[in-house]
Amino acid sequence: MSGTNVAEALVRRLADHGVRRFFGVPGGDCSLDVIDAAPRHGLDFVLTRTETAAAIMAGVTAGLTGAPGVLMTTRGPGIANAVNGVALAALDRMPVLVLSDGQELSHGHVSHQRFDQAAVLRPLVKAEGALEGADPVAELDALLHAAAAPPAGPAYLELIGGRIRADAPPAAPPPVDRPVPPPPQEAALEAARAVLGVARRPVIIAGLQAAEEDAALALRALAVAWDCPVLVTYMAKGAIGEDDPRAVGPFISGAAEEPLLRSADAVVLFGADPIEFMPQPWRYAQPVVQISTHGFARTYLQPAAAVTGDLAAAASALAGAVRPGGWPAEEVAGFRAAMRALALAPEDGDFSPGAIVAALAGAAPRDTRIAVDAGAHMLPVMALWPAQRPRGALISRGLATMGYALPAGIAASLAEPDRTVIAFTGDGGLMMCAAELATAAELGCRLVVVVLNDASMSLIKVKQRRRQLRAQGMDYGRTDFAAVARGFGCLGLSVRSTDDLLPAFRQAMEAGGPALLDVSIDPESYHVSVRRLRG
Ligand SMILES: Cc1ncc(C[n+]2csc(CCOP(=O)(O)OP(=O)(O)O)c2C)c(N)n1
Repeated sequence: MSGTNVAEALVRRLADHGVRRFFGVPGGDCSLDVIDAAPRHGLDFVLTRTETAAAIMAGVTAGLTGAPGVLMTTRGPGIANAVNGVALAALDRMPVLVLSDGQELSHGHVSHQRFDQAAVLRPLVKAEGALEGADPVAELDALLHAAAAPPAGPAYLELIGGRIRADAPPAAPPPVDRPVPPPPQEAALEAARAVLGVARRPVIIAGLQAAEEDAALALRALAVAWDCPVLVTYMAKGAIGEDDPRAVGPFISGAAEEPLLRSADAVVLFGADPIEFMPQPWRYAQPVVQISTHGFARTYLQPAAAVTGDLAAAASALAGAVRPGGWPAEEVAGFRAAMRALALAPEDGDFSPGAIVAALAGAAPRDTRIAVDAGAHMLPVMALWPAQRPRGALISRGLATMGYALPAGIAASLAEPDRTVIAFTGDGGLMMCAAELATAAELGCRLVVVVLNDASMSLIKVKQRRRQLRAQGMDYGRTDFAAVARGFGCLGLSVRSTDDLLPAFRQAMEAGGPALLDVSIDPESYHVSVRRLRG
């Protein structure tokens, strides 16, 4: 035996895998053993207000640090409350280890807080374990490996007191290999070359896999080699720097990018994942070359050629496949300007959501990272914020859950405390996670929360109107979020006009801790612009 117990050995192994903090809401059982061991191995425990927020923080931490994310919950209500966050890790491709208390083996008589937790999580997790084997640390390694293998996702480890308090057997050294995509097959590359060889005007749509540093570099090189326009999905924002004249704007499965794509003669999906595409069918007839690190469970579209494997290797093998020169620079600049104008909607005045986002983008430091919630506000933010680096804009697109931006912003601030983070959210989304303002205050996060407060679930209202249903049931009372923020220990400022905006933002930037701008906007702000962008 190793002289330490299993809980200690597991925490030490998490540290070996690069984990520096984990998130959750504990119960009185195994969570306490894990929390107790954590500081001895350099791990911080971050106590959140809800389990779903903790899961979001764990997932974002994984994306920003390269180490696995770790969520800790108690049994029963704890794990049940985390389900939306586990679904996020599954659909947004985040390697998150989900730890929860199980029921003691000797507790056959217990019904309290008892249900089949593994069965609840099974549709979402890539692997599960309960430390039944002889080597708990090897079991942890296997779960982390499964979570990280493309496509990344959550893995579930159920902890039982009798098992984690037992003596740990000696552990083998941590595995050094990380799951990596295979090299692309030559036959698939040949098929792609055949399609691209006759293309003069390809458009690249970069997706979430292009947010990896090496893939992003390869994307930039490919865009130069082909001298072609690039659209990015929301999760790939920043994979190509938005100062690059070839970066036209976001791909939103909507009307905004349609003129560009209709004038292309081939479309290359570079690391795009079907979870990023809206439900409506693919609307373009041009041949599609799909380049992805892995295959997908569902076929969203039928590509003319599909290359599976390492994106950087595929990009370099295909760099000479297109003869550049088909896209005059002024034409690409025209598409770029048109998309921006749609999102900015200048006719909506200088206090429209687009104008507010553009003003903040002009005032924020260049390397500011943003986190964005689900809702109508997401469209102008994602179209107008100039992200220069991969993961410069954090957003949930696979699950597209509300209540994401604030916890994501907190995790981003913890990962890089000196970098400015702005969390853009609607009032509905903030309602779902507002208590995490207290978490941000306690942690001293340098985070600015911008609530585009229209007292309404605007995105759903737009859809209601589009279906010619009566606009009803979508409005909230107007909440004073500045007062709410102050109640939680943050700086809270009300913004009611253009004149208030930048002074308040500057005050927020100087606050040294979390600040919230409650920006009151007209509930009708989005109706024209969302329809124009999405169609
Ligand atoms: C947890 C969750 N519940 C419901 C939805 C469906 N939904 C998407 S956007 C939206 C409205 C969001 O309202 P708000 O946060 O106020 O933002 P706005 O649309 O007004 O910008 C809803 C209800 C969702 N995506 N996630």
